[in-house]
Formats: sequence, structure tokens, C-alpha cells
Amino acid sequence: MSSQICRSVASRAARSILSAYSKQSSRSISGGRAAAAAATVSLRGVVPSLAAYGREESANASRAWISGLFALPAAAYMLQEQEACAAEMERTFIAIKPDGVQRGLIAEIISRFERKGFKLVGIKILVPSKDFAQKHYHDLKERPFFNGLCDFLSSGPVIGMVWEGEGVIKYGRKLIGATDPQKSEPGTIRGDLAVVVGRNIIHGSDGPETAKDEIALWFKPEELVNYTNNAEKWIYGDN
Ligand code: IDP
Ligand code: MG
Repeated sequence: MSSQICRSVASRAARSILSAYSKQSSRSISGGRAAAAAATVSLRGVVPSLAAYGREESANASRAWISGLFALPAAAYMLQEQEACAAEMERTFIAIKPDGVQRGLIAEIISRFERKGFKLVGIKILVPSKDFAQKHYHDLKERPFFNGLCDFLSSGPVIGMVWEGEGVIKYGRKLIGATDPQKSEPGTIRGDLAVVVGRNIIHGSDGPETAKDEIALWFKPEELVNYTNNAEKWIYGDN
């Protein structure tokens, strides 16, 4: 939903700047003023600093014309940016468990998510405490393997990651494969790289609610990075 908001607001702002500029550009100063005014109106709430800048300038024609000149590349840039915003639709929590780390599979696992086109927005290495492991697996506390599972998760370094992309929660689970590696398809991470359920090397959130909870358990908001990956315009797009 935030991606749609981002896309429509940025797009409207950018397009109105570009159209005001192109309609009026042959009319020198007044054209520049129109573009600057469009920038002032349209950028409000999108790029606060630019919006404030534009408001100040509205009383001064020649300075407004200059701000119009700045608005044009800003608008072009924002049109590019909306594509990046389109990718901010979903996040999932993925962990490489102690067996995956010890077996030297960190790069292999990261590479499968990366090559697919998903974006890494958070990563850390830590040895979880038993208490933390119990929090992470709280929904399994009635299962007979719960204690052993939590002992295992807290037995060594784990890589915690947040991956972002369209459909990343569900498709991340496909990349991972079935819980029991004996039942995971070849081509999946567990299918290719693990043999038994007790050492299935990777964890992935199983739905939107779990993803939200697990990301919040493992990461502080400021540990997650919002950025534009330049490949996104080649990964996302409609024809
Ligand atoms: P998932 O990891 O595919 O989401 P869950 O059912 O959530 O699977 O189980 C969490 C983890 O608990 C599994 O990844 C696996 O390590 C462990 N586990 C699940 N079932 C068994 C079992 O029958 N015996 C031992 N460990 C199990
Ligand atoms: Mg699970």
C-alpha cells in the first residue's frame, strides 16, 4: 500500500512539474515561474525541503525561474525513483541457522535471493540466546522438538536478514523448499543443500504477520536500510 502511495504521489508531482515546464518553457520567465509553482504545489509532502524552498521563492520571479531549472531534473529523478518505490512492497525475515553458517553456505544462500532479484535491506550475525530462540519459535512451544530446536538455534552464529521485493514472503519460502529436506524439491535451498529436518540450514517467515513479528524481533527499525538498487528498473516493469 505504501508503494502505491509513493508511486502515485511522486508520479503526479513529477509529471506536473515536467508538463508545466514543457508547456511554458518557450515563455522564458513566466514559464519558469509556472514550473516553479507546480514544483511548490506538487512537491509539498513529498520532498519537504524542496517544497519549503519553492514557497519562499514564489514572491520573486527571477529566483522562481531558477528554482524551476532545479525542479526539472528533480522531476526526472522522481520519475525514476517511483520505480524504486514500487519495489518496497513486502519484506520477509530470513535466517541462516548455525548449520548453514558452519557449512560455509552463507554466500550460496544470499546469492540465491540476490540473483532472483530480491533486495537485502538488513543483515547481522549473532549467537541468539536460548531465550531469544524460544521467542523466535514461540509458535512451536508445544512440539516435542521445541527444546532441542531452541538449543540448536542458540548453539552458534546465525545470520539474520531482511529481504525485500514483490511477493518475497511466499516466493522466499519457495526458494527455501519444504521443511523436511527429504521432501524439498531439487533446485530449492533445502533440496540442494540439506538432508534432514533437524539440520535444514535456513529459516524463512511463513506469512505477512510472522514476517512483521520476526523482523521486529530481530531488527530495530534503524537497522533496516531503504535504498534504491539501480537494477530495480530492470527487475520491475510493465509492458
Ligand atoms: P519451517 O522452518 O519450514 O517454517 P516449521 O514447521 O516452522 O518449519 O519448523 C521450524 C523448524 O523446526 C524447522 O525448520 C526445523 O528446523 C524444525 N522442525 C520442524 N519439524 C521438525 C521435526 O519433526 N523434528 C525436528 N525438527 C523439526
Ligand atoms: Mg516456520
